[in-house]
Amino acid sequence: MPTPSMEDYIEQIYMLIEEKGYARVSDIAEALSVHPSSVTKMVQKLDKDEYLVYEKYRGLVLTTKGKKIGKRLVYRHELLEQLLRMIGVKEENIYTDVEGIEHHLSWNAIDRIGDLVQYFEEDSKRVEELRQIQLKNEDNDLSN
Ligand SMILES: [Mn+2]
Repeated sequence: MPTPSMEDYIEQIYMLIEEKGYARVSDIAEALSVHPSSVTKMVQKLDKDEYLVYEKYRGLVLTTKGKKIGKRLVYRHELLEQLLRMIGVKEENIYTDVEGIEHHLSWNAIDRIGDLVQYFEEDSKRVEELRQIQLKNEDNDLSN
């Protein structure tokens, strides 16, 4: 199992390859706000653990195993953003909150959160009902 930090790298590499067709060390460093030397170190570890193949002058390619986990990690991030947006979390908090929780949930919990998001998406009345509860609770919100 990849560590939380490995997960962040695999997730970013997967997204970069999806968007641009390739992932350079400099792009990964920028996306994760880390020094390029940290990226090189992690990429070597990910290569050793067979998540990707890294050749210094030719760039890096995800293995089948790396692609499979990368796809899941991106899905997990997007699902959690969807959940927080749906339950009315302020836009300014969403990204940081997801980054904070995503590594700490079981895949079982992710699957069930998927059901919950689907439950609300299938009928807009459900979201409306939740909003009504939120209006009633507003005065007691801890963020106030
Ligand atoms: Mn993430």
